[in-house]
Amino acid sequence: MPGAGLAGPAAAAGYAGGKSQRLSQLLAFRAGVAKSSGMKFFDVFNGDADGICALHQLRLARPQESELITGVKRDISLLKRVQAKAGDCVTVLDISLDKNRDDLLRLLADGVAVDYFDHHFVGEIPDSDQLQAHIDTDADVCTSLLVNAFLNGAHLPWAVTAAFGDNLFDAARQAAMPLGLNAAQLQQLEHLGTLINYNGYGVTLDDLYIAPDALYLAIRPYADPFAFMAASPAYATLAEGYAADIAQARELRTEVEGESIAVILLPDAPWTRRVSGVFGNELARQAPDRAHALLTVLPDGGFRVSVRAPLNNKSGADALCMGFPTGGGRKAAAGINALPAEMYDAFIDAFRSKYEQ
Ligand SMILES: [Mn+2]
Repeated sequence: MPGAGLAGPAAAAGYAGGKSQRLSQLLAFRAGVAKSSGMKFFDVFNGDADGICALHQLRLARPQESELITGVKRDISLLKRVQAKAGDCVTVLDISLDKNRDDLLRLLADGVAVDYFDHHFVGEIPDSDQLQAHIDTDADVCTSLLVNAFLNGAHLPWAVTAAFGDNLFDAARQAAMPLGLNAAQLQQLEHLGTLINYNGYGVTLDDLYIAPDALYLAIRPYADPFAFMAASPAYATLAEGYAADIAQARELRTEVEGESIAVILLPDAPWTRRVSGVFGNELARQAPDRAHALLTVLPDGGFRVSVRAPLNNKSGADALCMGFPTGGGRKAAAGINALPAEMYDAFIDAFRSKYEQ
């Protein structure tokens, strides 16, 4: 019984009878107030599974028309695109506060209310009555799990989907316990999370099958992820594209392979730009004690580098990559946007010395 008990947003949100009616009256009232006062809402979210599923949970529970601001997964400078005025509301999901600090401070100074949910590096959280920050940088937490906690589990299947998408497989299975899903259903949510996450990679929107805002709009009508998978053409598009891309990736030759490290070179093409992140996650799960580096060969001979720390030792990827120009990231997953060709050997040496015992 896929999705049993998840029919309709109101039912899934756990509101019953008169309570549900009061809630919708309240929401209609608030929307009316918003309209008459010219108050605007902005939803700013990472274009990956975690960002999309976080927004979806929130808007299932609290429907609200809004301006959507998102991009490819790597495009995290999103707050700079928000032009809001005093009294407007901005919700920010799954992009580093630290990387958006200047624009957050600009919005707060302009009298904008900001709700912020995230698990990336944060630094100091600004002290403001207008900022509601729900931030936890624990390595086993993702933004959708934070939103799930905020909503008391109202749309848990989407949080589980997102945790799989962020490659937090243990956390996803743990969070899924109350749903009582069987192995096949859990596997379906894992695939859905992987597909939505896959769709967010790519260097520009042109690389993607579906622009992230369009994918969110395709998902929005479905309170139940199993119904989305059964009915949505968007799901079929992603499933086909992913199957073709990952099959090609699995044919790639491993350049350097050892007990504790592996290095894979990829050609620079739309399919590698789409699939390399999810392929890296797959390699990490298959060899949880090994660190992986995926190097895409750029037209100038340099490399775009993606590093996954071993799943059993989620550390050091950020420090390794930050040792090179244009490097950055998290402890578990980091990258270098443009490693100069002549630094290839230096990178391999640094990668070895970081992870080889
Ligand atoms: Mn995330």
